[in-house]
Amino acid sequence: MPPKRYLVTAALPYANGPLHFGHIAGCYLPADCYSRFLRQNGEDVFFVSGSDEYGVAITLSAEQAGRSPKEHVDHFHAINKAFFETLKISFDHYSRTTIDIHTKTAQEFFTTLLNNGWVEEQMSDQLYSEADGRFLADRYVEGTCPKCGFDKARGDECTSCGASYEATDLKNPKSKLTGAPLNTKATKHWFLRFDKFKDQLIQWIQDKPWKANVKSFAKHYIDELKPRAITRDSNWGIPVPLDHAEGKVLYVWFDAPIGYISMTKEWDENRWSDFWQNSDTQLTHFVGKDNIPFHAIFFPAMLMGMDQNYKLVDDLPANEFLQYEGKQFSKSAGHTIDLERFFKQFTPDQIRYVLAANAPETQDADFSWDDFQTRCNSELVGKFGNFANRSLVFIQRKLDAVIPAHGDLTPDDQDFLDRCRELKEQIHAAYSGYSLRKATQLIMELAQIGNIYFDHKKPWKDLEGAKTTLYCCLQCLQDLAIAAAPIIPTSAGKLWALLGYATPLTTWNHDPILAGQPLPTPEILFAKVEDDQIQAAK
Ligand code: B3M
Ligand code: ZN
Repeated sequence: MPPKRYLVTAALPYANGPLHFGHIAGCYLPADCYSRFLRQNGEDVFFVSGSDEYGVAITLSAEQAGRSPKEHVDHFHAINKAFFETLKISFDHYSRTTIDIHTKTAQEFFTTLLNNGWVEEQMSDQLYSEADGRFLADRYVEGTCPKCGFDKARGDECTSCGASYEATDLKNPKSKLTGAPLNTKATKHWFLRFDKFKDQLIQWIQDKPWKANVKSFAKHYIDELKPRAITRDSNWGIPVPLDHAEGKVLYVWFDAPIGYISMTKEWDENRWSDFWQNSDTQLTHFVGKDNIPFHAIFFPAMLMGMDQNYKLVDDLPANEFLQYEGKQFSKSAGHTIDLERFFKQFTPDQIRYVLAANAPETQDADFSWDDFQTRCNSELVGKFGNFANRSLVFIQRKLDAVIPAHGDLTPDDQDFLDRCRELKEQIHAAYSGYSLRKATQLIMELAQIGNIYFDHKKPWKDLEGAKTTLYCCLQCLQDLAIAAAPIIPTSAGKLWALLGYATPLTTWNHDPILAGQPLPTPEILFAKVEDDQIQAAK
């Protein structure tokens, strides 16, 4: 049975810094193209994401920026939301985890899991700063590595030997902020007994159609499941909803995935449960590879433990990382792209196309300026734009700017139309299988067979025959607009209008191109990227 509705989530970005194209390529663009594709196919889709606003990643970076956590998340929530709008990421709802309904929902999860017997209270030793009067989470801590003796080891792992450990294992632990020495002190926390879900998870994960690396990674995690603390000592987070729990908040990785649910409730309090508590829904989580365990194991276990018929993830198209000119994007090292400058010169569709063509689907991929220029010029302009322009200009100049009716189709014409249909079906399959790389290759192949057909038919030599040729070219252009719309929605919409349609492009299956339809004056679809623009951008 095909699903009745689709729930598409994209990882909640921490509101502690600006997003870059790496995040877009790995998670938000694939999720957006998939959602757009489903909508074009008439499916009932809810596409959700929002800012992840709690946790140490936030408090630490807020402190470094000299802002309160709330000021900090307000600042980056606004910036990131605007960035998604610029890039035409078509969320049905983009919210944040500091909304009231999220507090309420996450607390209900905690209480229900506790009442269902999955959560246990335990004392444990944590690092405590007498000077600051507070417990310090591992990211605030530095000390000597217990394995190799490196003296600037982080609280959770050693950047010198790669060892990972508990912060309390560090020798000479110090506060990263003040350098003050730290002691251990016993503190109370609540642990979720993830270990008790092992059998259920093994059973459940068996038939998941996930990429081999995602599945083997997840299976490996199941073997090692231990009880994990789902609370922290902090004054920034969702309060633990119990008496005698002052200063205790929910761990950010406990509350954040619940955010998908809270945000759906915020969007529509009547429909949220249709999406979340219904086996007819297909749930796809788009995440980067570092988020796999949380979405493949921990969140499903939490949902199982609720015992409220929650939908567990069906598909987890986790991507690898995108690098920038061979190295990680890094704002602190200045190895990043100035987005304001970028969008003064280039369009969202240009970057969406290049990121899709280069999507890090099976291995890390690289964004380079040379590749950006080549793809924009030889593919978007040289193949797609060229085919559209020569066809539309020909009709404008030689065929009275009206879509011609076709005469008898020769085997050439028929082959061409058949090939267009086949390619469009293959593009459909590529989107269904989350492969934007494949989809972009096929889209360019479709444009290219159009160019080859046009050259071969030489419509300029025989104006009567040209009518059939141009009719077929326009049919191909219609397929191109439809098939490219998930990736380059603005340009596809523009092409759609140039094909004479007054209403927006919203479908995948459409009636054939309409003979007799007058066409507007052709316009260029894609701008050429000049050498000096690339030089200046580098
Ligand atoms: N904010 C981690 C990250 O940005 C985290 C994702 C939450 S998804 C529920 O990599
Ligand atoms: Zn070490």
